Amino acid sequence: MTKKKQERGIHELYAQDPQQADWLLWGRKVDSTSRRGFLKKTGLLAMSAAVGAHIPFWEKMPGGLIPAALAASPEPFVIPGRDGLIVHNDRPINAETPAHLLDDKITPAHRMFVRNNGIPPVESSVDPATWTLEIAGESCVTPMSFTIAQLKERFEHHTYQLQIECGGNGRSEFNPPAKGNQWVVGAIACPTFTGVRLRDVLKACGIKDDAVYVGYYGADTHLSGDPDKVVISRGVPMEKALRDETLIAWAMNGEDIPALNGHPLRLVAGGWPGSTSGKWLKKIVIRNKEHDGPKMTGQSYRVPCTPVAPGAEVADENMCVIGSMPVKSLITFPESGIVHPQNKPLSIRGHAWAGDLDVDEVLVSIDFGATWQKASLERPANSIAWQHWSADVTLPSIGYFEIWARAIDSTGRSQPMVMPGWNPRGYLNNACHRVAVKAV
Ligand SMILES: Nc1nc2c(c(=O)[nH]1)N[C@H]1C(S)=C(S)[C@@H](COP(=O)(O)O)O[C@H]1N2
Ligand SMILES: [Mo]
Repeated sequence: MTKKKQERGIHELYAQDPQQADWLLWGRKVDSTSRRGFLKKTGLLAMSAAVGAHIPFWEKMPGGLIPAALAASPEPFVIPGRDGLIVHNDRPINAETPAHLLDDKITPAHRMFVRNNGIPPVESSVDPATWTLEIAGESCVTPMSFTIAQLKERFEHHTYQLQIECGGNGRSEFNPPAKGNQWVVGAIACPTFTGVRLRDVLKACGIKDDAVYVGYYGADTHLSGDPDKVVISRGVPMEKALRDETLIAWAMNGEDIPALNGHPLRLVAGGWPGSTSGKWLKKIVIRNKEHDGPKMTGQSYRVPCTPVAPGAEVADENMCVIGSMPVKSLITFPESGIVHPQNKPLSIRGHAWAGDLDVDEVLVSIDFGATWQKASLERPANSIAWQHWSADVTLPSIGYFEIWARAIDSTGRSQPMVMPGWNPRGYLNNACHRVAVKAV
């Protein structure tokens, strides 16, 4: 690899044209039917030098794929109260958690990603004692307002462990690239939330027969500074709103919700795009049509209703709103890049989740997906919590290996091994997570 190519950045090079990048860097040609990359001896030597070891399963390696050893995340940048998160943006703040720091079964607050579309309310202006939540909308029988104390007193409390994943998690891999935060894999978390059921509160206000959707409003302010502009106002269909696990929450992991994650009150619609879980929650509207607040319409949090070619432009009317998130998994141990002895079992583990569904099976591979081994998989703590998996793998020789994990949901749908269908905004990338391991 020449210096010049390195300066361009491997992601940039692959983003422009993966086949060209393969050819430039390794002289690798891709077989269009098998998708396997064919490496000549010199190319194999170049790639081995770059990843720091011979690649025993090189013949199984797909083309157009950046080796996991080189696809490593940018340097973490520290923000107060967050430990080792990768910051994509500081106004608004957007930060994700590297996979190996998501190893906890229940995500602690300091490992929870942050996705802000606007400016959060100033901490000193947030007083949980006077905070009110308004329930209104054309399909609400009796609009009402509640303080947090009234919510706590009037309705039954529930605690669930719930996954929140940004719809754009994994966007950095899309090709051609999609605009927006270049999330790698860590815009996902699964803490516990305590609050009251949205259903109980809506029922207390009365839900008209024509109700089809709810929408939320929060207390954050628009980046433009215009106090009348709404940052984001999304929602979910009635069916999701009325589920047991859909909460109006005041606590996360038994403590106040952190300021950046929505203190003092947030909606949690786990398993759906994170953008449906409104933070700094001030108002919920019951709608007689699909909610049409900012970032609900047009191309926001929507994917083409039918698959399109990479790079295609899609008219708004052919874009469909995202519901339950697709099946996905993470390898949280080991961290990508570790060194491990050959022929000695390596215990690996992680989490798997599938939106509103359960995960039925997790498989792992050490030969670029040519063969798979079944991992052991735990049941979720409750519906919409992620599930923990573990497996022992043995690396049969010295060299460079990648561990891949692939989850399959309760309807039999599997994660794709590499990229799923391209879409203009780069949502729903649920490709297999890969980590690099060098056997010595
Ligand atoms: N009021 C408000 N709610 C919001 C957002 C926001 O910018 N403002 N961002 C949404 C998006 S896009 C995501 S992915 C989640 C992220 O939740 P977190 O920051 O607690 O991780 O919050 C959602 N709720
Ligand atoms: Mo998001």
